[in-house]
Amino acid sequence: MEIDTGLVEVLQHARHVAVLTGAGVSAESGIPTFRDAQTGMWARFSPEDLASPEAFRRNPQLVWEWYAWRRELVAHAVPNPGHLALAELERHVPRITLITQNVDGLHQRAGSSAPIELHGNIGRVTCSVEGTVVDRWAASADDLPPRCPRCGAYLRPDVVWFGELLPAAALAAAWEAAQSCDLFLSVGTSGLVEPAASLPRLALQAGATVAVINLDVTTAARPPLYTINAPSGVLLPALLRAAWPG
Ligand code: BV8
Repeated sequence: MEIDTGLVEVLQHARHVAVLTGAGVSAESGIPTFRDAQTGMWARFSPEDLASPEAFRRNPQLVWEWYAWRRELVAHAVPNPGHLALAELERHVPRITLITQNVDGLHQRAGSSAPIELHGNIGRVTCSVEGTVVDRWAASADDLPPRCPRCGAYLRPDVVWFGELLPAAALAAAWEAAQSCDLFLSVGTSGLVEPAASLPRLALQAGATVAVINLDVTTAARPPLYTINAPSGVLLPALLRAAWPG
C-alpha cells in the first residue's frame, strides 16, 4: 500500500503522536460499528435510542440486555492488526497518547499501555446510584438489570451515555494531547460525536499534522492534513512498515 512520503517522514520524526480511534478500528475484529445497521434482534433500535439515561430509565432491562449482548460479542473478539500496530507504535515514538471512543477494551488487549477511554468500558459495571464499580453481583434471570449488592439500585454498564458528561480527567488528558502532539491520527471514526469529534480540529489549530484514516474519506495529501481511504487493519501496519522498515 502506497503511503504519502510526507506523512511517513512526519511520523518518523515525531516526538509525540496522538491517536483518536472509533468503532471502525474494531470493525475488523467483528464488532459492528454504530453506523452499520444493528444486527439481529437489535436491528430495530439505533444506538442513540439505547445508549442514554432516558432509555435506561424507560426500559432498564432492554438496555441491560443490549449491553450484555455487546459484552458477549466483545468477549469473543480479538485485537486486529490495526490495534496491534497502534500498540507497536509505542516502541518507536517517544510519546504516544492513544485516545479511544471505543468501549471494547481491545486496545489494552493488543498491548497499548494506557489508552484514554473517553466513553468508558463495557467490561465494567457500576451501581446506577452510587457510581462505584461492582465486580460481582447475584445473577438473576428474572430480575434484570441485576441490583447493587450494597444499595439495591440497578447496575449499569460503565460507559458514557448520550447526554452524560465524559470523565473529566480523560477529557482533559485528550485535550492536552491534541494540543501538544506533532502528529494526530484520527482512525475509524465518523467524527459525529462530541466532544471527541473536536480533537482532530484542535490538533490542526495547534499546529500538528493530522491524518484521517477512514473508509468514507477520499485519499488526499494537503499537508498538514492527510486523508486516507483504507481499512485501519491494513493501513496502520503499512504505515509502521514504511516508517520503520527494519
Ligand atoms: C456530552 C458509549 C455534555 C456508549 C458513546 C443534545 C443533547 C445532549 C447532548 C447532545 C445533544 N446534541 C449533541 C450532543 C452531544 C452528544 C453528541 O455528540 N451527539 C451526537 C449524536 C450529535 N454528545 C454527548 O452526549 C456526549 N456528552 O456532550 O456531555 C452535554 C451533556 C448534556 C447536554 C449537552 C451536552 C457523550 C457522547 C458519548 C456517547 N457514548 N459510546 C456505548 O458505546 O454504548 S458514543 C458511541 O458512538 C461511540 O463511543 C462512538 O463515540 C460513537 C460512534 O462513533 P464512531 O466510533 O465514529 O463509530 P461510527 O459507527 O459512527 O463510525 C465508524 C467509522 O469507521 C465510519 O466512519 C466508518 O467509515 C469507519 N470504518 C468502518 N470500518 C473501518 C472504518 N475505518 C477504518 N477501517 C475500517 N475497517
